[in-house]
Amino acid sequence: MHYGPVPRRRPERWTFTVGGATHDGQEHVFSLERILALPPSEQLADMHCATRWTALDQRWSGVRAADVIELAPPAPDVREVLVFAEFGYAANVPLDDLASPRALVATHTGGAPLTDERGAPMRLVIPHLYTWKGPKWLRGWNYLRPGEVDLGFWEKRGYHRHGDAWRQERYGYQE
Ligand SMILES: Nc1nc2c(c(=O)[nH]1)N[C@H]1C(S)=C(S)[C@@H](COP(=O)(O)O)O[C@H]1N2
Ligand SMILES: [Mo]
Repeated sequence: MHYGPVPRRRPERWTFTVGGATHDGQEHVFSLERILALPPSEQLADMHCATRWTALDQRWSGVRAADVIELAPPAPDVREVLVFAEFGYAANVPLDDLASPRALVATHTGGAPLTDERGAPMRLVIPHLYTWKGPKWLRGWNYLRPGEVDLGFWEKRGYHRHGDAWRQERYGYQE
């Protein structure tokens, strides 16, 4: 379930870019190989779509978003990240949630590689947030400076910048 087309599979050209307020002020571009060389990690996650359904207990594997953060860390005052995908989809995520050991840059689900439809070659999975916070076809993220407002696809349409599913943080007016 997503907005827009499914990208063509071209893993050799897939790059992962970490930009915005990085610690060293530089934009960092990683190859798919560099990301996949990080230690493997797994999570069980329920899928909470804010508008439709919830699927329980999917198994995801990939690498920890925290390990990617370590490759290209944020400036000390960064609290929020704009995570983006192919074709302009993006979502706002608090840095603490992205850095949590549960946040996964997932390449597999149910033991099989992601299909194109499900987000190949990688998607973000943060189990306790609404699923719109998990871009499929993940291409990287930008660290946002305090006070900087750069909104994702659903956040522009009035959805919550944090989006904790257990707190039912669906809409921006709850912030
Ligand atoms: N790139 C991209 N990722 C996306 C979306 C999208 O429109 N584009 N939709 C999100 C929403 S709202 C949901 S519910 C899930 C759906 O994931 P699924 O297709 O694996 O069920 O993908 C999320 N990731
Ligand atoms: Mo959704």
